Amino acid sequence: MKLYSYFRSSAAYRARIALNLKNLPYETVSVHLVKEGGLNRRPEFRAINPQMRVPVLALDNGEVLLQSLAIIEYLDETHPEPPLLPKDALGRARARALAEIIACDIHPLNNTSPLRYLKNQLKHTQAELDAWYHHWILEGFEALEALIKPGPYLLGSQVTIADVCLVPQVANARRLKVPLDRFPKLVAVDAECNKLPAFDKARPEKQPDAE
Ligand SMILES: N[C@@H](CCC(=O)N[C@@H](CS)C(=O)NCC(=O)O)C(=O)O
Repeated sequence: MKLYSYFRSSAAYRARIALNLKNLPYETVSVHLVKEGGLNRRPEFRAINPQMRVPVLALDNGEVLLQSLAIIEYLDETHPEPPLLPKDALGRARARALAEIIACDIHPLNNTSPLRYLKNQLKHTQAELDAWYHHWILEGFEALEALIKPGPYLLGSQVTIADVCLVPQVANARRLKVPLDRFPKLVAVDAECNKLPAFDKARPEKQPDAE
């Protein structure tokens, strides 16, 4: 398999963690999202993903999968061990809800394209962009901190898709200097996950395209 990825992309980071948890080998194809206005905007990558975003997982049979949550669920269905979703419907709904708070409500507001639009088209300053970024992370993390069960992971004793989404978002928050002292439970879950080799190997700084 080939994973179209960028070391700093938190959505690609989710896919990397899931591939590692499932112990699946893959080749990284780096797509630089910043260089020359974003190499993801070039026609050759657009032909692979018309949305021009990473991650993209190209399977050995030629099929191409988009969207990190869809990729993670595909991997979970095709390689069930270790499971990334609980066995019961209620557990699955809870795990997906936490994952979606991050992937659907926090991350899209802080993503490269919207931030670029705020800056270049709407002429916001860097200070305003930073305030925007911090605001949406803090609001989302407040909800997560209130929702989570006793650890070590977000939903208890098993790593789920929710943890796979949390760790990249925490890394992103740290990179942008969002203070995390109000979220001791999230910080503890992040630390626990990062003890696992699958999470550690997926860190941005450990990727072949890291700068
Ligand atoms: N909802 C998508 C988000 C994918 C996404 O937006 N990826 C970002 C990097 S984290 C990207 O490729 N951005 C390029 C751009 O916005 O130009 C997913 O979960 O896969």
